[in-house]
Amino acid sequence: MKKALVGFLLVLVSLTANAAIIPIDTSNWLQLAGPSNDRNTGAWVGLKGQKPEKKGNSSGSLVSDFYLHGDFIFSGFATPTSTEFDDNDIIGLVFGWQDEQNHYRLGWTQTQRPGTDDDKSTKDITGRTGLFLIQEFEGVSSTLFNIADLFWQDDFTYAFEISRQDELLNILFGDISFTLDNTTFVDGRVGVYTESQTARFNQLNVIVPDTVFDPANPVAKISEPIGMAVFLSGLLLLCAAPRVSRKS
Ligand SMILES: [Ca+2]
Ligand SMILES: [Ca+2]
Ligand SMILES: [Ca+2]
Repeated sequence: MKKALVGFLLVLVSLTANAAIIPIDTSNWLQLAGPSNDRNTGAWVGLKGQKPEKKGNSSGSLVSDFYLHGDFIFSGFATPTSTEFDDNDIIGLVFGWQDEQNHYRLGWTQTQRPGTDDDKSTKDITGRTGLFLIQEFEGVSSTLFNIADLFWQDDFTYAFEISRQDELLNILFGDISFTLDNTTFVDGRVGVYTESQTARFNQLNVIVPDTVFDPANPVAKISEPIGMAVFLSGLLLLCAAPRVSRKS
């Protein structure tokens, strides 16, 4: 796993040799239906503080107001549980997002009592539970990756990082990292989602090489690379951050 992480970070260094950080303001992000259950329930709160949160049995996506073209790194932290509400359903990330019918979604469930039939978690429309990466293309779901018996735990915060480098997608969520070849959606928006679940997302960050996208003019290229200094501070933060840490 360590070797994989080092390789992963080297990929990121080459990806972001001339990196620019896209300014994030989640209060401008789009509040849409959940990518699998097509439900939009409960309100997103904490958007102005850049800590989007859903409470109770909430479903919905929160998708960036900017549209990425090509390589990117999307990172942050996800906390599935709240102290007020114990549940076991879906939290996740979306990327390559065109709309609810065309995107990638990386979802994760908890099963509270593994091996029993009661209190099963909500499933993705594919029937997947555990950790799953689904490609939705013209409304047809296909599973790109699944660990069916890996569940998130209560009172944990998980780091995530999703990146594209040419045809390669690199995914890191908690202790799991994997890479796959897929170019169905090279461009698109990024975001977060829940289905019948509380969740809080924190320190959302998007880095692109060479260009930064102005949210006011998403297709424009701005020739103002922020450079390695900013990127390296982000990389050090990534190295220093515990990959699975207990909520304080
Ligand atoms: Ca729980
Ligand atoms: Ca439940
Ligand atoms: Ca629920």
